Amino acid sequence: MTNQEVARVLAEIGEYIQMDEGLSFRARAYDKAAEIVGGMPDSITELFKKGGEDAVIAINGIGKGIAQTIAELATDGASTMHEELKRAMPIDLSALRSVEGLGPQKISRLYKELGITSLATLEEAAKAGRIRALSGFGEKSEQKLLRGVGFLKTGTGRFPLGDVLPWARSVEKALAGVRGVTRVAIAGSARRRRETAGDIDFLAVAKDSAAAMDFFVSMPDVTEVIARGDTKASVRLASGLTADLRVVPAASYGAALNYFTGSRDHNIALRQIAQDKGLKLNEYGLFRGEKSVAGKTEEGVYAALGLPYIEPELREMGGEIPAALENRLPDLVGYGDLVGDLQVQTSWTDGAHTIMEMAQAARAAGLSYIVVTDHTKRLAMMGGLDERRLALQGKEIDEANGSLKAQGIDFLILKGSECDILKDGSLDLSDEALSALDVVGVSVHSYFDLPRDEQTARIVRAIRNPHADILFHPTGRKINRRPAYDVDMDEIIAVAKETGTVLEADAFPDRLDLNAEHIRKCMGAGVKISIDSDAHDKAHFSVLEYGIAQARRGWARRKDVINAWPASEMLAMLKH
Ligand code: DGT
Ligand code: CA
Ligand code: CA
Ligand code: ZN
Repeated sequence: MTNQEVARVLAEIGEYIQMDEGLSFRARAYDKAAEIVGGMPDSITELFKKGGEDAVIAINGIGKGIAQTIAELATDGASTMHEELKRAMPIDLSALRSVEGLGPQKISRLYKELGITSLATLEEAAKAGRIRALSGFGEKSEQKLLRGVGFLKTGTGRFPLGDVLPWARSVEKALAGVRGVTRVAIAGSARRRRETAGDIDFLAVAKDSAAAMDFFVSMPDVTEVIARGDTKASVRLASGLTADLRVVPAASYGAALNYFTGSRDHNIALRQIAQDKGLKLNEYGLFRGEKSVAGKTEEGVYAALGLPYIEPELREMGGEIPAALENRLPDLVGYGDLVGDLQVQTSWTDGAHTIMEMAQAARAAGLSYIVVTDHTKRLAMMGGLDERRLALQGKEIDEANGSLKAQGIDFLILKGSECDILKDGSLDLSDEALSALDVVGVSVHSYFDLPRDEQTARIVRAIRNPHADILFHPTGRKINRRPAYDVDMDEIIAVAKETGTVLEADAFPDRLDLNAEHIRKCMGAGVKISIDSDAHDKAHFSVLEYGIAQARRGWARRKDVINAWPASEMLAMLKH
């Protein structure tokens, strides 16, 4: 089993426990273990096979009971506890969990009191008005559940990039090790780093394509071989994701990579440029008559068409072709360009690790500063900070900085907040508390359903607050889970420009909020962005990559991204 699969089982056990016990210590322990295993670089089942249960217990945050579950998963591929819980409550937990507003305890009550086991039975009960009759639900939440189901049903069947790219990379690596394979690449929308992928496309050059095909169709997670030819195979995985592999000749590699990277419309535009030059472009190469003029490399193809190289993230027909022809493609922010992270949660609220642990993890990820931005008091369930605890946290940050300095470590922890925007657009902390912070992020976590005018006015009021430096996850959407709230982003961007407010591109793969389109609008308006991990765990700094990808898709340059700047410059540009 992969770490992701083990993590999913642990998380589900945690959720079943939550149904009975609420957010008990035991439920939290499973949840936390799932996070830990999901974020581990090495295989947990291998670790168990090599070092036994002791090696698993030795991991910080995993106790004896959970280690036994992991041992069972590693040896049998299933856990008795998990199987028993599923038998006792035969529901489609993962589907119900994905409905906005449904947590384990509500799911448990819906099952026990109304026999709801699936999205279909949930929808039926809501439409029949049976849910509002339960105490604590009411008509409003019934309508909300119905909307949640509706959103999932219209769902695109697309997979968040963060769920599929790590897998694609592991396949890419394994394929590269197959006998006779000389080149491998991920192509398609995943290479363009779209926020979701419909399927994953691999490309390879191989002396012996049969070996590559054999490998591909017999990967462990393949549940169905949809097609298998000499140079093309297509498989379905347990998750429902499909993947294609094409083996091409070395002389065509660049042309094929270009073709299978897409987008389709970008390809069509390139083909037109070729035609205008009396050339022919296809997946085999660029030809004048029968003679190949390019095709071995992508760079060669673009050059032969008289174009500078166009980065995959730009190949969406968003004006990249005219910009390339006129040599005004943006000098995009690079994957190694971030030096800070402006949204980081700690164990002061709902984060898993201490301030110092997060600082060390950020440093290991190549950053030189973070802003600690725990939630504020309105989010009482998460232990949101009030003015008093925020001041205490400030002391801990001072001490942590002192200790880093004493060790000669050049890393800075800044004081911040993810301050809640209240219903009327006022902020959840006093001006005095806010003015003591280095960076104030503000964000919406409630009243997602306000009418457009009201929602827009609320956020405008918040970012007009002279203390508010950054608007975090500005639209509130969660990919495949809930839509953005109804808000006039053009107005928000205009006010951000006027007030010098930064808009965040939250990099967490289920958020990616701002999306690429909004980022592009910010670029057009001259509004700066920050690309933040929204980390709740040491392992989460790796998600910055997804935010950078979206920023590149939104044509952002290094100078547009304030946490690509040294801390002193970043702080100097903020409002206060
Ligand atoms: P997806 O899978 O929906 O996330 O999006 P893509 O872009 O990965 O699309 P996919 O997997 O259907 O095809 C991969 C690439 O192959 C696509 O971006 C462009 C190229 N391609 C596929 N079919 C056609 C076609 O009919 N015409 C052209 N020009 N290109 C195509
Ligand atoms: Ca694809
Ligand atoms: Ca495909
Ligand atoms: Zn938030």
